[in-house]
Amino acid sequence: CLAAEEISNRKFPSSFLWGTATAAYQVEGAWDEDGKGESMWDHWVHDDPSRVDDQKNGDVACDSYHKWREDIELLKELGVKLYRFSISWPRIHPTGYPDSYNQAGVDHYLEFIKALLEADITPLVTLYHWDLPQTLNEQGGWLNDSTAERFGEYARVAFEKFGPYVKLWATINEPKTTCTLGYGQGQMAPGLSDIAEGIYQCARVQLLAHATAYHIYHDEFASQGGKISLVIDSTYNEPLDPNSEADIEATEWEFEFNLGWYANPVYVGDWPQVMIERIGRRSEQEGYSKSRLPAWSAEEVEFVRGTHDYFGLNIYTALAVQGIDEPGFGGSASYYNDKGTSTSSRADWTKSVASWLVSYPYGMRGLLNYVWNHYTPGEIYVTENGWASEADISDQLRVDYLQGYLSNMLDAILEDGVQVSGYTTWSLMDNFEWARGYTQRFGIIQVDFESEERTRTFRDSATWYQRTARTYCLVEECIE
Ligand code: GBH
Repeated sequence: CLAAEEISNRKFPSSFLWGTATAAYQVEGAWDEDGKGESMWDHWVHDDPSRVDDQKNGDVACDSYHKWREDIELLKELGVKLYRFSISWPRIHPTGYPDSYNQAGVDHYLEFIKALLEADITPLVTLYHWDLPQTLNEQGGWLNDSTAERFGEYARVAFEKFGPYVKLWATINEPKTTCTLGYGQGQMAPGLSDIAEGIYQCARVQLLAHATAYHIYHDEFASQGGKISLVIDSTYNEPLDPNSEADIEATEWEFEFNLGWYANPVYVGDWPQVMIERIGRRSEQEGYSKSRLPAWSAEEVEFVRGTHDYFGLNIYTALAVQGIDEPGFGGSASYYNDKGTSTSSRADWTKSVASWLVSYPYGMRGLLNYVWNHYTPGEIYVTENGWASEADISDQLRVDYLQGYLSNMLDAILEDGVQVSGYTTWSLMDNFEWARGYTQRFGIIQVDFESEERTRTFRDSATWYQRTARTYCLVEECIE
């Protein structure tokens, strides 16, 4: 637990944008209203409720599709200037194809976006936060190259309709999570377990989709003058034993196989060299005629390279990384064996109720510097960062987490010269936490999912965040 004395009274730059984040399927509900099509998450949770810990789903969630005016009031009360939310693709193209265009879905978001602007809140709009139209899923989803074209068609409609009001876009949220958990390990929709090949094909198609939308925006909507990028999540990694050569090398592999997997094609060009080498070598030993990592053509490398106007970074947690001995370079054909690392938590990193999420505040500074130095993005938005707790108004651990991570962000900004323009904490309010259902709470605002009204209540962390967004400072002493 960080004592307040350790956090200084330095201030964030006055241009810094304080915000919060959500995603359509996690908050909206109204899963089949006003012409919306079925998404692969609707399908996945309805088909077999046991896929979610509490057997619940996002049919109603926070009911934000109806309660959006109340959500905007909360944002105003928090005093934030930035709201990251996502558009549900099947509300715009219910079948995933443009001929299924749904005006009611467009009208809903238009009304919402205009109300945000009226409240002086900048929208940061994610086009895809995991709710693929089910029709496209049935045609192979993110394993099918044509999904990239469908995504482009949907993005074009979004730019056309919302672009006059929206100047900050994110194409795809965390492609790694979708590919790893949805196509590699079967824990998220669509539930495929193709850890050897599908996981890499998924990455390829999502990167093509991202680049397609980026080019459409800059070729056809340049006059709108906005920015568009990909949102990538990463852990902060450090060697388990800082004196071990093997652990130091493995730490770099851990970065490249997670963050670099998506950032390298976009910011540098092509897959990270270590992925090309390791997966190529292993595939050959396994008897594949070509690498399980699909090669890009020279044309594709150029198509994807440079498709960024900022870096969208989600950071939650940290890993201590160990090099694994690879006698004979063996093991089954799998992303995890390709990566060849072993990861764990240090004992002194505070644990949350989510098994994967620990607090290591320095990780924020470390990761911001890593991204800044490796990819020279010019500008970073931290598009997600947050803490998992029980349903409780008193959430001191979340306050400690936010304070520690933001203090390290301030170090990166003021001492290391990293340009961080804005921050949208995850999350504005408790919501449907995917396979964890409603068992883990990420909101600074609590939601009562038992009540018809889905009553929203400020947690201690919301009150803390409200003061921080007002004073641009992490300690109470800053208040004049
Ligand atoms: C974010 O991902 C998502 O963008 C957001 O929708 C979500 O609500 C939020 O996290 C909180 O979870 O279950 O052990 O297999 C953050 C990165 C990557 C963290 C996948 C959880 C699953 C670990 N996530 N990871 S495990």
